[in-house]
Amino acid sequence: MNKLITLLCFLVAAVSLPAWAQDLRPAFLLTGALQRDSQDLSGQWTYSKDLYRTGLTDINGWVAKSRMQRYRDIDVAAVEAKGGADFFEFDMDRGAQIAVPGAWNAATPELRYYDGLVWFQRKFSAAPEAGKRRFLRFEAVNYRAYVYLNGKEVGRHEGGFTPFVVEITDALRAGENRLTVGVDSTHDAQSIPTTITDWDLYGGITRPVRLVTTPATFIDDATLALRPDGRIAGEVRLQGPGAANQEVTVAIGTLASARAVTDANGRAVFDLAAPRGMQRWSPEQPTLYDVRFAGAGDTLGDRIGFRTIAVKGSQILLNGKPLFLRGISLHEEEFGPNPARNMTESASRALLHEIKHGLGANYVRLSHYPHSETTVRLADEMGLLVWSEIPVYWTVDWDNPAVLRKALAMQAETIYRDRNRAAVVLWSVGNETPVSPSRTRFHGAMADNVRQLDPTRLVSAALLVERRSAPGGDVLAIQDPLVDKLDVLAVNTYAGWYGSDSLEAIAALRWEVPGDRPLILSEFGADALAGYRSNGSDGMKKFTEEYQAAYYRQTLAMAERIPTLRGMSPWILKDFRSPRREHPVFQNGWNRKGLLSETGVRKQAFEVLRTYYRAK
Ligand code: GCB
Repeated sequence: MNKLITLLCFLVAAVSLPAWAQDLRPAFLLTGALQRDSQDLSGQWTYSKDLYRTGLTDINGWVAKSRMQRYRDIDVAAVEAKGGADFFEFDMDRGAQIAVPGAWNAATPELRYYDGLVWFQRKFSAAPEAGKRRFLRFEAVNYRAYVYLNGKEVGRHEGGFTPFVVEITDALRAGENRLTVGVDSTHDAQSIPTTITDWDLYGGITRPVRLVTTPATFIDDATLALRPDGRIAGEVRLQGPGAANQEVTVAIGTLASARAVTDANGRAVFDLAAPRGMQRWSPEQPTLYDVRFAGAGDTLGDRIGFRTIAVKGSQILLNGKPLFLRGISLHEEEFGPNPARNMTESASRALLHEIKHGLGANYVRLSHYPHSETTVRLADEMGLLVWSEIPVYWTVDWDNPAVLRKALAMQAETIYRDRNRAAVVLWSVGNETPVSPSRTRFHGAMADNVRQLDPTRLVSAALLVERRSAPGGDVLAIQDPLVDKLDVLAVNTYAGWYGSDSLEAIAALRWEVPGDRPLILSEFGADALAGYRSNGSDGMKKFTEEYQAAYYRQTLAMAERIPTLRGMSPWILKDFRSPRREHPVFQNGWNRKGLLSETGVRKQAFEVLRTYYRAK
């Protein structure tokens, strides 16, 4: 049956995706770059604000004046020392310093709400070697990046949460190199997301940048997964002059190995029986195997877990067994009063530890965009199932083919990056997007794209619910044609926080959902300011810890009455920055729906959810 579903998905994908969707693979992926010979370019860079973008273009879109071009390969101080007609309106060498990676908004008060272009520079030394290739791999730059090396443009990228690679083999010089990156955080009606979200701007080079060295022909991408039919399948892609007709091998620890030969495009596929004795990955036992790919003189290692995920009727099956997703939603924001979205391993571990061991959860919704590779790898290692999504959120220019292309490309970049992570079980194609024919077509193309790129995982979306009055109490229903494209239905529901429902009314709400499809509550939540308490006689006041805790009790009671409920990811683990939230007493720029304060103090509702999960 599973095989049949997969095959049908392939057929659907083949007919309904535009032809150009076949070309979404970036020129280079360098998946597994973290395991490669590389130089980490993290550290202090210099920066220069450029609110009017004069370093990129002059008035009327003409090329920028040379005195404004921050990316020039020039020693401004030395030229100035000579005197003469030339002058400059920047000097990247003498600019203020800023830590990379990290969002600029946390770096200095002047950048707190800065939304625009900022230039970054750092120098590094390198020694080009014959027969070796060099790449810069950016794990994330929010939102647009313009990359220059030694004064020459070497690449551009749009999309704030996915990695991109530029080859610099020919632009690199022996000795000192000058790397300049223009980062434009501005969003618009055609960006993904658009200008309106409920999280911080977080502009900058937010994840690490690495200078990666490879042989002339190298393994650009290698993947391996357990298929629903119990076999292990995967592929290797070689890049370079010697990519065709090469023998490539894969070894899963000492358990199994296989060989294949690349085609004219450098691609080879593996298909092998799952070795006897191979442990299945699960949250309880997150076994990872050392997997080694080799070919054309290059090798690439990864740590991969093997598991199946499928839907049968209203059940979600992990390794063939019914599963309840005891989860929580998470934004990419570290604990502390001034987060910079710098997900070091310890920052990420601290958050996931509270989820896994504090709440006793087995699942996390990484909302609303692809989180760092560090986090997804940790989820693999710690045993937390993951919902992954790209920020097709609220408002999107649904009728614009260029925007759809961006969404599909962003999705492809995410899937290529994370498809070796057993933890990831759900790809979501949207969050709370109002139903319309063009929006449903847009999400439908995204779902088809996912199935084509990765038939081993489930597709979902966080949908809006419709509410109607009926005798015996209000009814919540999913009335969204997108459900036909999804494996798992998911809804966000805030009755009892937004709107006029009393807390007592929540538990009485009735759900009308298909009886043969699994449902997840992808969000529910209420704000509470940690430490703001009810005095007992003031009734239930919003923003108190008591209100939030009672809201959780009522919503969980409501959830218990949905027979097809297979999981939940309440909103949200930790209070997070959001410029939408400006109540001067309770919010001050923070969304307070966390079960933890921004510094990690547990609110009463944390215990309510923890107790519920213990009993599940
Ligand atoms: C939602 C959104 C989420 C918001 C949340 C809220 O439905 O999906 O991004 O932060 O509600 O707090 O209102």
